Amino acid sequence: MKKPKRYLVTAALPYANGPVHIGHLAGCYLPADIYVRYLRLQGEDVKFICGSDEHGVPITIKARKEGLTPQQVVDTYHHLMKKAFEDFSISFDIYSRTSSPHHHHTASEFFKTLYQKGVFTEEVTQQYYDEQAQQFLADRYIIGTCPKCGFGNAYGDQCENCGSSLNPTDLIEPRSALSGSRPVMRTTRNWYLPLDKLQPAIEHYIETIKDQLKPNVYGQVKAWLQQGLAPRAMTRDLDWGVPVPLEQAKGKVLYVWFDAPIGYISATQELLPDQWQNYWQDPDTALIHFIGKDNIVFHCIIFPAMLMAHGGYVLPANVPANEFLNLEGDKISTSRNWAIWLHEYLTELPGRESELRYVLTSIAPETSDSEFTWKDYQARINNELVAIPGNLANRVLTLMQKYYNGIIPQDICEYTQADELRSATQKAYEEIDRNIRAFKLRNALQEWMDLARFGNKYLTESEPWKLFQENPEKTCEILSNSLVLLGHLAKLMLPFMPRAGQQLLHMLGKSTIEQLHTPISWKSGEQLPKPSLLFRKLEDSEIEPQITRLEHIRQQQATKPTYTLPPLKDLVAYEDFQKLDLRIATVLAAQKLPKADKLLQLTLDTGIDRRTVISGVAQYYQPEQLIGKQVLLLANLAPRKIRGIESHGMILFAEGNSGRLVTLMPTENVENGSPVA
Ligand code: B3M
Ligand code: ZN
Repeated sequence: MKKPKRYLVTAALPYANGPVHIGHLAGCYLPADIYVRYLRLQGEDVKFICGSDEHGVPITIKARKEGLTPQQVVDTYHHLMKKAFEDFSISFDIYSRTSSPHHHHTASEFFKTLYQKGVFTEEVTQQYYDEQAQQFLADRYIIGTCPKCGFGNAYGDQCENCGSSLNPTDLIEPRSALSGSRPVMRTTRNWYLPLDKLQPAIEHYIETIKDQLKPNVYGQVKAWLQQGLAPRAMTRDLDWGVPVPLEQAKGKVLYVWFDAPIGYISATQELLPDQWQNYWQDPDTALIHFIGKDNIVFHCIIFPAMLMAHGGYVLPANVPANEFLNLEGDKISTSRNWAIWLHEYLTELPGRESELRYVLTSIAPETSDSEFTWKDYQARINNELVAIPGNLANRVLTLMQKYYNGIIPQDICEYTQADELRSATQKAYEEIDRNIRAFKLRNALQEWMDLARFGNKYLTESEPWKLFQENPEKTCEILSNSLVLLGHLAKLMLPFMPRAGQQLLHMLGKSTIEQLHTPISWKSGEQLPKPSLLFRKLEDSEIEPQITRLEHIRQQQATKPTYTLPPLKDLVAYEDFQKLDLRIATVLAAQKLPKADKLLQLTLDTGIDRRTVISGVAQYYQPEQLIGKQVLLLANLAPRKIRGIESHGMILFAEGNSGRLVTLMPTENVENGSPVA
């Protein structure tokens, strides 16, 4: 790839319907930030764009559930997310939002251009319509029974019980989530992007960037193309979003995946009203989208197709998508609260922003899904950050205090460094550069850590503390070399851990640096500040509450039913309930019924009488397990003959997953015949 004149880097616009968690950070925002910070430190022209994605059906559903307007929902999360990104030093040049009038205008104009160029095809289709609510229903707004597993509350696009993806028309007994009424079919007209016709152009484009793409990204794109692209509706029958700018499209909005990527453009315009074209329309720009793997098709196929159809725009030069980060053995899930939320992390582990950035980069899901655990987090902080760079800085700066009261004894600059140190440093710069430019941030961070390891080894092997008496010059040389190395470590850690890097610079008596090649030097007589700790050891007691919180959630989930529960029955009047005579009775005898593998014949003491009850629990209880136990009896069920034996009443059981029966007994013995009410 020819070296571009400038870079425009975007990070996926997060949906403003929930807070951000560590999976978002590791998958998208952190790698993008490291990349951008590195380019800036190399003096490159780079802009970093992001903002909240504030349209789409999930936001309207959330609003409905909480009794708020969609605007209120996105206002809340927009501010929460913006703050979380700031707290973790994600250095966007702009963090905008798609509900802004400017974005609406830009997206609307973009649509109009495509419309006027005749790009769209119009299609009339049948869609579910809620007559009571008087609106068409998005797939998520249609609920019904899953044809695959029988789950009663499957959505029109997916069954959350069995995971099947569905069409609304697949649902048995569909009902509207808005009014509960049965939706009817109505015709509606929408505007489609003919991806089938655009496929050859997209294939050609993918060919030109395929060698740059990560294998996981190219693999997905190839699969989509092989399947053959289908036209996709760019307008939707919904009342939340950018209104479709056509007379004949009243009440419709742009598809959220049409307007959201245009959000990158509108945010750039907002940031650079006079220069945005340089970044979007000059072929010397490298446009790079950082995203998670679920967004690949939109950034590699649909958005480029939109840009091509519009004309005049550069196409993405790369889309470094990551896989997913799991948490303690399970997929991160917002709805199950199985996540570490950024806004909570810092209140619970204050001051540990750099540590999280370090750990998440070390385990980033660059090539496959990866896993965060609190124990591993602790080990990486204590055995890596504290033990290696932290220890090196502490040793060198303490020795400087001890021998020189922290006053630099002679002029020191990067060029005075010994050869062996200089070549290790040089190698680190080269490898870090190569890896970051190839989006291999884990490797780049590893190279940085290796340089710190090298520094520790150098100090340990050269033992300046043994030499100070006989050979003060040598001691001075070793410590000077070590200071220079610390300076390099500080500069090179700035993209990964900007705050800790800045802190190390301060500990070395330096303020901020603009660029990596700005040399760090010390004049004889300069005073170093009193040393402080670069990284603090993480105690068990600091992570225990986190581990406990997750265990708690896991326990709660375990007792939640994961199978289909029968729907609630119709209401009964209290008088009807009172007709049931429920009593506690004790099982006196129990035996299997011949030739009936499900039935037990039980003799009960009801306090009032002794009676026989036939019960269908033989699969779940041996007769002897029940003898002597108290049970719950429906005592006034009319007698029925079962296998020739008259059964007087019915013992009640809880019915667990797949029909498993479990006895209900009082937690303490009570008198036989005690009523249950
Ligand atoms: N909001 C999806 C997501 O957050 C979507 C990204 C838009 S990028 C233009 O995963
Ligand atoms: Zn299902």
